[in-house]
Amino acid sequence: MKILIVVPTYNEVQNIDKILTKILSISNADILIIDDNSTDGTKEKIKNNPQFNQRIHLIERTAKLGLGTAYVTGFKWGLSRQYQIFFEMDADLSHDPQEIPNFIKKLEENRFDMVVGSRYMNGTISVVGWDFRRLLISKFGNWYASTILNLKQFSDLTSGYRCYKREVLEKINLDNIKSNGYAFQIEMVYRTYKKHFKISEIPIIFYERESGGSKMSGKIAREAAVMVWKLKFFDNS
Ligand SMILES: Nc1nc2c(ncn2[C@@H]2O[C@H](COP(=O)(O)OP(=O)(O)OP(=O)(O)O)[C@@H](O)[C@H]2O)c(=O)[nH]1
Ligand SMILES: [Mg+2]
Repeated sequence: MKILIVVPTYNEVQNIDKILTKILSISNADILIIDDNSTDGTKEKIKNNPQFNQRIHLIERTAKLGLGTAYVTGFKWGLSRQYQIFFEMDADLSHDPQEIPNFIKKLEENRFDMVVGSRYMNGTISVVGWDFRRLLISKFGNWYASTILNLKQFSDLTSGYRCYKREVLEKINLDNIKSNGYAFQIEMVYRTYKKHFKISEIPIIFYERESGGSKMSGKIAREAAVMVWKLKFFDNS
């Protein structure tokens, strides 16, 4: 069974070697990095990895075009090859590659089609390194989106650590994805659910990045706030 881990990068030179080494050692998955013209040497590190063009692949885009289009580009690349399972993972070590086998177990055990790594399962908060403000924004975002879209059964719609079976990405019209920042994560759960696929969550611990800068912005949060209404009222796909 071929697994593809899609990792978007924008200036992650301090993290990229570590995350690649961890993924390669814990699983037999291939890795596809979508780099948006990092200027800090991220691309060079990737190309210097002994597994470059073996288990590690790289798509270089010419500018910072956003997370959503990065993942769509990555998914299409994998769909045109024989991959069966697709992961989303951040490059900043917030998502522990050790969890990869747990996602796959969950997919296979109960024939789920999508598994989301949740920081908030059963009323708990499994986040290391956030201040109260950051936590509030995330919790509020989840409450807001799950209320408007009627997805209350899920505890973490914005988590970026998740996996899909190939069939999900084949069925969703990837060219119709509207959002680019955090909203992308919400939109993907919503579309998967709308297509009647089975979605489950597993608990993960989220570790705030120790190196490099955050790309989170007010613009991305505002996009998400508007996007959920667009999905609710204007989405017929
Ligand atoms: N290719 C690409 N990657 C991006 C873009 N924006 C963010 N990323 C990557 O997406 C992942 C998540 O971005 P982060 O900046 O960590 O966002 P975040 O996790 O919400 O914010 P922090 O909590 O501060 O880490 C990281 O691997 C980034 O390098 C983008 O526009 N293009
Ligand atoms: Mg991060």
